[in-house]
Amino acid sequence: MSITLHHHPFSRAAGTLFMLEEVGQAYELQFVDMKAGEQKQEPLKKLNAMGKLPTLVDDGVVVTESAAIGIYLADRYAAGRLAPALDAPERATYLRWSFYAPSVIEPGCMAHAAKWEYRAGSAGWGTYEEMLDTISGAIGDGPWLLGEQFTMADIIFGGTVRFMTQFDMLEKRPEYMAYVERLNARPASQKADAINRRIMEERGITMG
Ligand SMILES: N[C@@H](CCC(=O)N[C@@H](CS)C(=O)NCC(=O)O)C(=O)O
Repeated sequence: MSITLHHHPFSRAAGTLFMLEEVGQAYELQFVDMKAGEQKQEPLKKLNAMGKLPTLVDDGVVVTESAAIGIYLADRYAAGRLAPALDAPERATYLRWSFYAPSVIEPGCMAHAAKWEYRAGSAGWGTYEEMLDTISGAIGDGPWLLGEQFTMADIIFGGTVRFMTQFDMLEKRPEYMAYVERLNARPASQKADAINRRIMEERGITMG
């Protein structure tokens, strides 16, 4: 078994590292120099025609899209721990918020930040205000989306909330930030952050 994550510390692949650390399976990192545009060249482009990170290869099988990578890793390597069983009722809430992140939060934040004009009734991500309240409702009393059980959905959904608040594309409601703090406190998140920092230092990568 061999997992390779094509990675850059200033990309969504930084969140994939958090996923891998929670899963606990051995993996390797393949640095992609985004500043030099390597994501748009071979060999990455051959694996992912979008030329984007994260791109994960597991035993020769390619998985892209952060949410799909999370669901794949949890089902394959942490079933019953980071992913509810296929026939568990909790699977509904787990899948619901895992898909909500890329289907609603990502485009909803982008549309709001870029001031897109669109018909909310036709756009799958609806209105920004409804999205804000829906995120608050999903977090609820916490600590996690499934209550006491931490799952991969928290890294997918919470990681998106973290990413969007970090880049000021999403309002910093107190309940969002408390949830992000809980995520940041997890040992796997701290280990992933340390690896990302080490790579930045080794390669002299700075913001911007
Ligand atoms: N839908 C993808 C988005 C991936 C994405 O946009 N990644 C950015 C980095 S955060 C990227 O690779 N950008 C490089 C480019 O498009 O040139 C996912 O959720 O994984």
